[in-house]
Formats: sequence, C-alpha cells, structure tokens
Amino acid sequence: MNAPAEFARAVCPHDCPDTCAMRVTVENGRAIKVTGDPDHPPTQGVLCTKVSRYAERVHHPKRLTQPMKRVGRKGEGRFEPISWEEACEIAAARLGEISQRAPEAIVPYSYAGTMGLVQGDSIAQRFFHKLGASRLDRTICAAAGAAGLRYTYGAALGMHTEFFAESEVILIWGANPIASNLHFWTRAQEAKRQGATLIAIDPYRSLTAEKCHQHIALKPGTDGALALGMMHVLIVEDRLDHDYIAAHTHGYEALKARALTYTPAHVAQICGIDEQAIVDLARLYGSTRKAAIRMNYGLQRVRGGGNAVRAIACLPALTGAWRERAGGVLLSSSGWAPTDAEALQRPDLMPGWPKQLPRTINMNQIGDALTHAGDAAFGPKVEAIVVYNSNPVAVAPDSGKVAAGFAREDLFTIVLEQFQTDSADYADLLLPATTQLEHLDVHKSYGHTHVMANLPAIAPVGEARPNTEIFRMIARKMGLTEPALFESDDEVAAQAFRWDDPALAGTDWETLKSSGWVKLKIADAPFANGGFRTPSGKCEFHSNVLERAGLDPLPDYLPPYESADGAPELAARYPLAMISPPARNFLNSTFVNVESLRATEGEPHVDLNPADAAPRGIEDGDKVRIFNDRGTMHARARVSERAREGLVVGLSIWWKKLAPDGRNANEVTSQALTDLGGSATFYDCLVEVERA
Ligand SMILES: Nc1nc2c(c(=O)[nH]1)N[C@H]1C(S)=C(S)[C@@H](COP(=O)(O)OP(=O)(O)OC[C@H]3O[C@@H](n4cnc5c(=O)[nH]c(N)nc54)[C@H](O)[C@@H]3O)O[C@H]1N2
Ligand SMILES: Nc1nc2c(c(=O)[nH]1)N[C@H]1C(S)=C(S)[C@@H](COP(=O)(O)OP(=O)(O)OC[C@H]3O[C@@H](n4cnc5c(=O)[nH]c(N)nc54)[C@H](O)[C@@H]3O)O[C@H]1N2
Ligand code: SF4
Ligand SMILES: [Mo]
Repeated sequence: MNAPAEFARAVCPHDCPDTCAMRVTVENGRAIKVTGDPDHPPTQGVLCTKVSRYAERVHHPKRLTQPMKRVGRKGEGRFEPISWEEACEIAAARLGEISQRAPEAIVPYSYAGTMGLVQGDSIAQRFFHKLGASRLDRTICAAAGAAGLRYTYGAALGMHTEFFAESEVILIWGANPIASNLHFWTRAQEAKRQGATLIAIDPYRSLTAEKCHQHIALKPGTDGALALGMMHVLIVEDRLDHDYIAAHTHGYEALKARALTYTPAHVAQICGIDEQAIVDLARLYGSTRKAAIRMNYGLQRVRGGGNAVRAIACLPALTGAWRERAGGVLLSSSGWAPTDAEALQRPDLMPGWPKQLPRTINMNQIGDALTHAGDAAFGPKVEAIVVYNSNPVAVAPDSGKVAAGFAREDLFTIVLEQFQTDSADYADLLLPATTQLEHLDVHKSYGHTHVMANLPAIAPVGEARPNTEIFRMIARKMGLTEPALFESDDEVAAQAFRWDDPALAGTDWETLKSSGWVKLKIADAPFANGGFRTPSGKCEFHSNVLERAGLDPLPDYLPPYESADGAPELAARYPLAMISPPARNFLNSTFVNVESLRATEGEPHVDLNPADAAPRGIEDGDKVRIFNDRGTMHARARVSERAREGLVVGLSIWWKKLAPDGRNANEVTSQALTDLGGSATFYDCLVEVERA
C-alpha cells in the first residue's frame, strides 16, 4: 500500500539568481514531484522548466550510485564499482603521500554546481586548508562584476528585485532574464503593464531583447564606453542630482573630466551604434528617478568587464535614482547576507596562516596549470586534482588545454559527481554525490534578499553521499584529527551566518529550519541616504583603493583583447566576435544530459548575421566550422538578424560527448583574465566561420 504523500521543503540549488523555494512530493521514499512554493515571495509558486523536472534528474537511470575506479584510459569513461572503503583508501593513500611531500601539488576545483553553503565550500575547504593544498581563485563567473561593485559600493549590493515592478524605466543590460532570471522578468512584465519602458542592451537579440520596447545592439565588450557616453550627456545636459552627488559620492569632478572625453560621437564609433541612440538613452534614463538597471554577468566576461560594471554602477548615484526603491542597480544582492565565510571555511587551518599561505591558482587558467611542468615561479607541478560541484572539461576556457591536462597519466583525479560528465570521464576515482533532495543545506541568494534552509526530503539514492560526508570519510581514513573536519552538516549550517547581524536579528538556524526562509532586514531604498560600504561610506566614483594598487582610480573603457581596436592583426585573421551565453534549457552544463531538455535545444547552433553569412557562402541550416588558433567546433548555422553584424552566438554549455563532434564552445575561448577580479573572458573571443 502506498504511504501517504507528504511535502518536504527544499531550495533550488542551482547557480541562478532566483534561488527558488521548492515543495517536494515524496512517495515510498521517491521524489515524484517538485513545485515552486506559492508562499515564498520571490518564487511565487513558479519554477523554471528545467527544475520543475528536478525529480526526473534525481531518479535519472544514469545517476551515479556507487563509488568507481577507472579501468580504461583517461577520458574514456570506463569504470568498475568499488566499495566506499576501498575508494577512501585509494584517495587517502595518494592525497596523504602528496601532502607529506608537496601539499601545493594538490588542487581543489569547484564552483557552483550547488549554491548551498554547506555542500558548496565548508568541509571541503577546511579539508584542503588543513592539507596545505593550493588555493583556488573561484573566478569563472562573477569576479569582475563583484570587483566593480566592491570598488564602487563597497560590496555586492543592489536593489530588491521586487521593486522593479514599480520602475518607470528598466535597462536590461547584459542580461537575458527570460532564460536566466525568470522571476525578475515577471517583475519587469508587471512594470511594463504599468507603462514602464524596457530597453535591452545586448549585442544579441536574445529571447528577452525581442520582448523589450527597444534593443540597443552594441558590439560585445563596449559597455564601459556606452555608460561613459551616457554620463557625458547627463553632465552636459545637467540631468544630475547635485545634492545626492555632494552628500553621497566621492570623486565627481574627476569622473566628470573622464566622462567629458566620451562624446556620443566617439562612443557611437566604439560601440557600433547610432549616436542618437546614446543621447536618447541618457535622456530617458535621466528623465525619472524610478530608473532601474538590471545588469547581469553577460557584460563582464570581457577584458574591461570590471570597469564596465563600475561605470554603470555610477549612473544611479549621478541621477539620484538611489533615492527611490524602484531606482538603482541590481547585479548581485549576495553581499546583503551576513555570511560567515571564516567559520564555514576556516582559512586559519592553512599552514602559514595568516602570512605565508599556499599558492593560488585561478580556475580560469586550469588548462595552463595542469599542463605546467612546475618551476620556481609556478611552484610544484600539479599531481592531484579533486573536482566537485563543477564540470571543468566542459565549462573552463581553452578546453583543448584543459582536456590535455586532465588526460595526463601521472595526474591523480578524484571527481565527486551526480552524473558521468565530461570531467568524470577523466577521473581515477569517481565518487557518487547526493542531490539537493538528499542532503541538508543553507542558502543565500544573489538575486533576492532571503536566506533559506534546505532539508533532506529523501534518503540518498544508492550509495551516494553528500560532499561533506565524502570529505569527512577521506579525512578519517587519512588519520586527520582536526575536529572542524568532522562537524555534522547541521553543525556547519548553524555557522553559516552571523545571526546577530541586524539584517538577521531574531533569526537563528533552528528558526530558519522551521520557517524555511527569512527575508533579510534591509531598507527598501538601501542607499537613499548613502550608507555605502566603501572606505569613505560614499559611492566611490574615484577609488583610493584602486589608486593605491597602482590602477586607474576612475572607471574607463578598455577595448576587448580580441577586437579590431585591441588586436588589429588578430582581427584581420579572425574577424568575427563570438559569445556563448547560456541556453534556456540548460543550466551551464547541468541538465544537458536530461533527454527532454536536450531535445528542446536540439543540437549545437550558431547564430550568424546575413551580412556575415553571405560572403562566406553560408546558408541557414548549413553545418559550419568555427575556429581560431586555440581550437575548432562544429555547429549548425542559423542565419538571421538576431546576431548583430560581426557577431557569432553559440548558446551553451553543451556536454562535449553529447555534441555530434565531441566539442563545445570552449574549444575557442581564452584563458585571458578581466581587468579587475581575475574573471574569465568567455565573450572576448575572435573566430572565423566557414562551411563544414
Ligand atoms: N537557463 C539558464 N539560466 C541560467 C544559466 C544557464 O546556463 N541557463 N546560468 C546561470 C549562471 S551561472 C549565470 S552566471 C547567469 C548568466 O546569465 P546572465 O547574467 O544573464 O549572463 P549571460 O547569459 O552570460 O549573458 C546575458 C546576455 O548578455 C549578452 N552579452 C554578451 N556579451 C555582452 C556584452 O559585451 N555586452 C552586453 N551588454 N551584453 C552582452 C548575451 O548575449 C546575453 O543575452 O545565469 C544563470 N541562469
Ligand atoms: N563558453 C562558455 N563557458 C562558460 C560560460 C559561458 O557563458 N560560456 N559560463 C561560465 C559560468 S557563468 C559559470 S558559473 C561556469 C559554470 O560551471 P560549473 O560550476 O562547472 O557548472 P555546471 O556545468 O553546471 O557543473 C556543475 C556540476 O556540479 C554537479 N553538482 C551539482 N550539485 C552537486 C553536489 O551537491 N555535489 C557534487 N559533487 N556535484 C554537484 C552537477 O552535476 C554538474 O555536473 O561555466 C562557465 N563557462
Ligand atoms: S534554476 Fe533558477 S528559476 Fe529555475 S528553479 Fe532554480 S532558482 Fe528557480
Ligand atoms: Mo555563472
């Protein structure tokens, strides 16, 4: 007889700004349905298509359910099951031996497969810190934008997503919310119904751009120039809030001098758009204080990404839009939550703390790191890599090098995964990890201002174990005795936040577990009266911190590395700019292996403008080869005006082994880093395209 159905509360774990609250229906120990929680204000009862099928993913026939060791060649993906006992012995023996001799030869590799603070980086970080392993700079996504916000506002802070519904002008800038921030799009639609004007700023006519009133299709990587051009108009036409500037900003005169060099005519040339469009945009933006900018990460994956975010972040402080709760900027709200990273990750466990810490490897340059022989400057050759919450062989740039590194026979690779991804194929040990419905976690969000608790709804599938438990088991086998390595998930979660912070006053882990979520206490218009978290307490147009570091203290435009302005010789050989933003039915490379979602995306495509297709003899539907000096991929061409002239768009991120040619867009992307933050430059990439 069936056990009675029950609901369990969960949180969507994916790397998405919406961090939805979920209800899980469980029958006979199986999750049979996952729905959006109608009571959670940001979720409003709705999940995206991908995650409404989460139960399909959890109980997918190809879930990894047993520890395995490699029997085939690296990358071949042939394994045989072993016991947890044997798996932990192998891991402990290799990591133990290396850590005695050259601990920095061990490298962790993780990102945001789960955004949970417990299964993300708690016990795992403590473990690597204790070993003295290399540190990893987790910069693959948002680091340039985060740095831009930090130098301007003092932290990753922004508007409440709810109040966009009341805005009169919304700039959707480097963002494609219909695909990647659905619950913001609902608010923007509400505003639109009340008469707001929506403008998309994006080189590509995305699903979102086509639904806005206006679409400004600038060249990729030129957003900093556009923001400075808008400032030029705001200043020259005196559409400024002088009181706000005087009271709550620092460095206006210097910023003014900089902006005056960016005439609309000059900016039009840089961005490849009409001069009048820049003037009109600035006038519209300056015409109301209820002007809101939904910036997103798409615009900062280029050389000048940090400066571009900084320039845009200055705009609402110039016009006084921050006085209104429906005005300002949202790129990330993650800095509002009083996370206690020191308690979670225990950097003090590192040998040499706090002065002489192990080396840091930037995760965007893992291709170079894994193929480096080791020397005095780099330090020891990498001998072991432990991958969790990430799929680097598919998602990291310059993939040819990444795969070559993972293919090294002398590299010891452990992968903790739910599925046999491209990266898992290279593992020596492949360890089955639980999903969100099987483990405990605690979450903040980078798109809204709630903190949330996730409690296990079902028992682990097969022999899968939470990341935390896997690291505890290996640590125990290694004979480590540090108590912090052996705390339970519940004990770790209780340390995730500084509960005495005013934003959380009255909440603790026990109350959060029973309520499911809590809205942080933050003013509706958080910077109406200043209160930025910079050293001066003001919005810093001019940053003394940057100046002291020998960097430009003011925001500026930096041409992309790979552009006619940045590298004319390269642009002559590879004239097309390629971007590879997320596909709607995938979440990075997660869900590519869910058949129903992959079927909706079809096969790898590239969008090309007719003006670029015609001279190359490419017609809609042709198979094409996309290439540069780093590599090659194949896709089917879609010829339309969606991509502006000179642009190629390959929606991503495909699992290589599920693409017909066994490759994806990262064959051509580069390991170069952004101006600020050391972020990836996925959208700063020149290619040529030809018929295959
Ligand atoms: N469905 C779905 N949702 C996702 C993801 C996913 O893979 N699929 N990924 C998640 C993750 S990890 C992230 S970081 C976010 C990413 O989502 P967003 O932060 O929205 O960023 P992107 O999708 O990278 O890019 C957004 C838009 O920016 C445009 N763009 C590219 N280059 C430039 C430029 O130089 N200037 C301007 N103005 N626009 C540019 C792209 O064409 C794209 O339409 O989404 C999250 N949500
Ligand atoms: N060309 C190109 N490349 C890109 C991007 C792009 O726009 N274009 N976007 C970049 C961006 S913004 C990002 S954020 C990165 C994302 O890169 P990643 O963070 O690597 O994201 P995913 O590809 O989703 O891989 C996450 C993996 O974690 C696993 N996972 C989920 N939960 C758990 C868990 O609890 N335990 C364990 N052990 N594993 C788990 C999932 O099964 C999945 O395989 O990709 C970047 N790469
Ligand atoms: S991926 Fe984003 S929109 Fe979809 S359920 Fe998760 S948090 Fe919500
Ligand atoms: Mo991301």
